[in-house]
Amino acid sequence: MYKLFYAPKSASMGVRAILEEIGAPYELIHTSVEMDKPRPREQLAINPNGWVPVLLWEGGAMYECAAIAVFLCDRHPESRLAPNVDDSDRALFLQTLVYFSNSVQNAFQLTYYPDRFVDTPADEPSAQQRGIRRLRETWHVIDDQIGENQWVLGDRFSVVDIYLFMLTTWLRSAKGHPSIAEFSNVKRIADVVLQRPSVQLVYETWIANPEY
Ligand SMILES: N[C@@H](CCC(=O)N[C@@H](CS)C(=O)NCC(=O)O)C(=O)O
Repeated sequence: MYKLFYAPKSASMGVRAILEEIGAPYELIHTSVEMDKPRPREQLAINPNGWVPVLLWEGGAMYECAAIAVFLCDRHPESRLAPNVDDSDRALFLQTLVYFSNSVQNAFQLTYYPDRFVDTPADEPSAQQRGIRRLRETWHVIDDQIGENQWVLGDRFSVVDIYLFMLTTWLRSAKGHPSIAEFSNVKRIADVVLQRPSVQLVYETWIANPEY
């Protein structure tokens, strides 16, 4: 039984979708990503940064969404959500997940949390503007990487496609983000991932109102 510290709109939704894909039993522990809301002590003990996702299982706990994705795939190889260590697609699998985590997510952070990147509130709009441009740059890199492939890794569905979908749900016109329509290869994959039962379940609220 897994336990997942969970908050709507956050990266914990992607981990939940992966757990659904695997069919592993899990329990959600509701927490918040709002700055003015306290985090449970158990969450902070594992992740002092105070962010989600945080995953617990019998014998361990961890944070960092991309690392959790790799960990779950390796722990449940029967789910066939990732290439094995000796598979030729393994490098692209790892590369793309880490790029999502440290480049695309970083660009989102500039727009969602500009205060973490500048010293004075007056500089926050500049950080946000740079974040918006960086979002466009990083999504174009992914869009070009995908090209005409059916999935991010080519002709095999993987957890990277779920991760990609999760990141696309963070694009908000109200924040000045580029539209997913600018990245037609990304959109093609996200549209198909959206139809998966795991995603329909976890993203029900977002599907009803993508700008919620
Ligand atoms: N690098 C981390 C980033 C996680 C992250 O930024 N989580 C956001 C929600 S998507 C969060 O918890 N924000 C609240 C906060 O930073 O206090 C990961 O990929 O797991």
